[in-house]
Amino acid sequence: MNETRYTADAVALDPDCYAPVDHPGLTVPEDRRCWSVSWPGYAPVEITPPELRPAALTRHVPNWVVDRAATADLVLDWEQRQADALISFDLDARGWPLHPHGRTGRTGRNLGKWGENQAADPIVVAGTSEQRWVLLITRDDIEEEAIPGGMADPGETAPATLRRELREETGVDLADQQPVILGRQVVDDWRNTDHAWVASTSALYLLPATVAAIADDDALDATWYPFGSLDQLDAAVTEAGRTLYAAHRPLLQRALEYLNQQS
Ligand code: RP5
Repeated sequence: MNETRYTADAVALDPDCYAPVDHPGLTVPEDRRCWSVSWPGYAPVEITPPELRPAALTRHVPNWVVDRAATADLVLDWEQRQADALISFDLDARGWPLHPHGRTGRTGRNLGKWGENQAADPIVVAGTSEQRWVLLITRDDIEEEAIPGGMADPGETAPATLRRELREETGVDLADQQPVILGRQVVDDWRNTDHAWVASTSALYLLPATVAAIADDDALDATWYPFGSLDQLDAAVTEAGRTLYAAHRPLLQRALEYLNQQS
């Protein structure tokens, strides 16, 4: 691997070394994914967008939204972040955080924070096992159908993020409802790299019937889809001329498994 591809200085000297932001990255064979497997020629694609490159970091955005550190080794509180992480992670010899699931084929960061970026994903389901619906939004960045989740604000608890994101993106206010926490997981987000990734708390809200939902904030649309199975959801999303956000499939599958156990 060409080590200079990892450094912010190299980026400043050679702006052309960036692949387009939506570059899918280097394909990582399953047997080379683990960090414990040596891969001397590994050359992940740099996907840091302009607003997160070193020059931009000195100019704007409050540091509670975005790490001002141009490189991950400059972050000072890794010990605390590791202790607070939803999913535990290690640092490499340079002091850079390593994606808990191994190599992604992408480096740099396309998320505000180095290391774990905490999110929450409220899965709102209405109806009964005979006729069940799930509330999804169309994300305004990738224009795919996704759970109406979002990043946690600093110091915000997962239940608070769940409620806030749902309200902001769909207008649905479930402040008086107790969700079932389904779990915590690394989300296979399109912005993930080897050194910055999304981990989320997913939770299930159960309603007797659908309620009015209006897209707002980061959502272009808010839609109730049939949710008897993932296949049924897929078919309905496709019929609507849309695509299901692949990273949310495991979260939705887990919700279905929970619902099927209950019925
Ligand atoms: C997904 O992106 C997470 O599961 C969550 O739904 C969302 C958080 O990012 P933003 O919507 O805040 O961009 O990966």
